[in-house]
Amino acid sequence: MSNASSRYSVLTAAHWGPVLVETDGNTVFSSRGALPTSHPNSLQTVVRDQVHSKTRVRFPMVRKGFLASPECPQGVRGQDEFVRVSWDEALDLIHAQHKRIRDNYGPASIFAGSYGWRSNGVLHKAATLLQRYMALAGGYTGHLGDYSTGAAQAIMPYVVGGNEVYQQQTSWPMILEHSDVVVLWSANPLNTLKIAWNASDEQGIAYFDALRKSGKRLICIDPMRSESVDFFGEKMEWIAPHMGTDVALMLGIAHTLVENGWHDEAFLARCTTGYEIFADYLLGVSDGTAKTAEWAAEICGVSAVNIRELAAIFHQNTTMLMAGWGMQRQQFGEQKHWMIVTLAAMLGQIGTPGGGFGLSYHFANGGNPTRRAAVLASMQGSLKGGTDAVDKIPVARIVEALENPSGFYQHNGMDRHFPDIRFVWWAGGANFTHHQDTNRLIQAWQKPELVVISECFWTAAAKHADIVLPATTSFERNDLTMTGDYSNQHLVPMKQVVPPRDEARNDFDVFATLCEHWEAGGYARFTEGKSELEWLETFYNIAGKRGASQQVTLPPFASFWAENTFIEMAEHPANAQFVRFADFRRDPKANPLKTDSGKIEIYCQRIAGYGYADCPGHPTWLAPDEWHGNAEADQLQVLSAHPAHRLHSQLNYSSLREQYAVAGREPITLHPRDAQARGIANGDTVRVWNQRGQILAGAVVTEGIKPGVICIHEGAWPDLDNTVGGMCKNGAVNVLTKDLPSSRLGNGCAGNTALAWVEKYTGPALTLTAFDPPANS
Ligand SMILES: Nc1nc2c(c(=O)[nH]1)N[C@H]1C(S)=C(S)[C@@H](COP(=O)(O)OP(=O)(O)OC[C@H]3O[C@@H](n4cnc5c(=O)[nH]c(N)nc54)[C@H](O)[C@@H]3O)O[C@H]1N2
Ligand SMILES: Nc1nc2c(c(=O)[nH]1)N[C@H]1C(S)=C(S)[C@@H](COP(=O)(O)OP(=O)(O)OC[C@H]3O[C@@H](n4cnc5c(=O)[nH]c(N)nc54)[C@H](O)[C@@H]3O)O[C@H]1N2
Ligand SMILES: [Mo]
Repeated sequence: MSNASSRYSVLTAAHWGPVLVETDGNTVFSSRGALPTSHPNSLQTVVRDQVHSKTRVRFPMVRKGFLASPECPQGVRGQDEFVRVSWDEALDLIHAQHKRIRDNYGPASIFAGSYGWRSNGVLHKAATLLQRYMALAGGYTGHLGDYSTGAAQAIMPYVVGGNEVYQQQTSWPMILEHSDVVVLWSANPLNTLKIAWNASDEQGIAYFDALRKSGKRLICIDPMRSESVDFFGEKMEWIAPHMGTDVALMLGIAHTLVENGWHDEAFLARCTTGYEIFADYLLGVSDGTAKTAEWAAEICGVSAVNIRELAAIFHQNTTMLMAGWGMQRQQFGEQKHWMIVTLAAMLGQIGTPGGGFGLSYHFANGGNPTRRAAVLASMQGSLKGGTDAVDKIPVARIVEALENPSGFYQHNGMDRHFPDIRFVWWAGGANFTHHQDTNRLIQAWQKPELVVISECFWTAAAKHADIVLPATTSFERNDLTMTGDYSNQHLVPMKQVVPPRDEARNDFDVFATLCEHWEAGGYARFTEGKSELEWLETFYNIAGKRGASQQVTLPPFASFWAENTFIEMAEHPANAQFVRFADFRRDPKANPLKTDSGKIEIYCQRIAGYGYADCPGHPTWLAPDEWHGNAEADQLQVLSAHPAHRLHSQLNYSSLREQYAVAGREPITLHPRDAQARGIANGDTVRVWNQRGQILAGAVVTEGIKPGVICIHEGAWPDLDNTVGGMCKNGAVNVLTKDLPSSRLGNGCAGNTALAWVEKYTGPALTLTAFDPPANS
């Protein structure tokens, strides 16, 4: 037992910001945010649960039917027992099967795309390290795009010349000074700013707080009254369209602008191309249907009066349209952000301080001004003399690839064929929670000859693997991180807090060891002869060089590392004045965008030339396969927003679950009208189902959601009960979602496109097993 006096705090950082972890060097006692804040972040408080969870993978484990005959495995993934093996046995087994598959089927048969949010840190990047090993071994199939913005990041380069979703925004000081109206369009910053891809700099919510106190007009357009609407309280007007209908709503607003002569013809002529073709569609010249406010109201469920009012407000004021990404994680998702740019272009405010559109205010604290910074370098997946990805598939098309080897598909103007995947290795991602239509995934998952999962926890993917390798958490190793994906506000040491639990190893060490199996000297090739701390020193020294050009000087690595404190970078007054597209607006000829025309493309010849019915040449209202407009009797639209107290599936096992679970399950939010019609009361266990699967969830009945829509947050771990028709006992929403691409342009994740039925659950009591490790483990 440790007494309080032997306890001390170690500074480290997670996606959810810098944290101080209280430990005695073996046990974690508590943790808290390390930055001063008035908006505490729940995710920072559960390091103890992470490190000491009963659901940790403790030893290397192999599926029994696989171990019996690895070249011709028996049994069914996900239903078989696991057997404990030594690390040496596990790595020998992986090496032999990897070599056999590579020799027989070539590098494209090995999928190491391994998408996922892993843990932050510039060295221990699970998927990158996997890819580095595969590069040494001769190549692999990787992935294109991501689940987050698959649709928007594909279309934005055609429209404005960059992806916009991962780029710095007009700075917050400009917004606070110049905007009159701020619109949160499909954005819930109060939840989503709790994390960043690096570590959060934690400034975004403070800026939204300043906005709350600013007296500006604030509007949120979202089928759900999100935490953000609650945060703004009476100061925020909430407008709830049907899910998936935002393009119609925006067209109605755009039509009203034209009706009143409010569209900015000078801006459209000077800074955009193709408006006339779009206008023919908007006004009904090309298809006989004028996209009036009344037309839009029918589709989106927001009244025509309201739509016209929005047009007037946007036109009369300096308006910033802050768009999130939930609405583009849908079938035809590309149209959403294309139409929002088009609307902003018609308003003529793009490139002004405080006006236009911004696609990343809700993510990684976009708009927090970029500092004068010494920015860390990080580990790369390529290595000298190695072979990088020999093929890449759109990340969210993995199940189709498994189902349809060598099958034809189209992607972003390219005609391609899927590889024949025989070996899948996932490290740092939770694909059984993140991918749509879990039951279809489970079927397809039986196809490869070998599935290896590197994990800290017994996720559903681990339970469906052949070989599971225990990984350290970021608290069991040394690393470094920046905060703020855009601001580079801090450089933070991530010092090891406790030794690795049980037999957990760093992914870095595992892949380095396997490289030695691959070739004599492979370990040294992978590591370049450097230890963990030597790599960190290298990345730090590169930061020092980068910083020098910005007049930033770092202390020597040794003294920095001994200090246990972060470095805050200096403010950059000019960056605090940054206005996105300002140069372009001032002189579009001298500062053209990186589009074909150099202007904002409202009609895009190149996209039109692809001839994709699911992504035409200008923003278009297209009715999705599953939505309000074609719902069968009693069907509801399924919204799978991002959770407040998790990062996707990360921390679902933690004590934070007690704050949100209802009836021991993932909550489902539904409107009183929909609840009463089904005899459902607050707190009831309900069954939610459709043709793809069924889940149990706990009812939260509230006026804070559009009637006809239910919300089940993404990321609950699948926990399928084979005795009751594959019922998911934990409430994993992707059991219900449809696995279809946003379009042939982006092939993005469309997890927000699904209909389902809901009823009060009256079946047998089912015990949750999501977080139980398999027997013998
Ligand atoms: N229906 C629906 N589905 C969605 C979404 C949605 O909105 N709706 N959102 C999508 C989006 S935007 C995203 S980004 C994805 C997120 O999908 P993921 O990024 O796959 O989700 P995470 O839960 O963050 O999974 C990270 C995994 O890495 C593991 N891990 C952490 N650190 C390490 C490490 O050091 N080594 C190893 N080996 N493993 C580690 C964690 O235990 C965890 O299981 O989900 C997508 N899915
Ligand atoms: N706490 C926490 N923060 C996170 C994450 C997390 O899991 N937890 N995930 C991180 C990641 S990887 C990403 S990609 C981002 C995701 O950021 P987003 O994609 O912006 O987050 P979502 O919650 O999916 O969607 C934002 C809002 O869009 C609304 N919405 C959904 N469909 C529609 C629609 O058809 N129309 C309109 N108008 N609104 C709609 C939802 O109700 C939700 O309130 O968040 C990041 N931040
Ligand atoms: Mo994401």
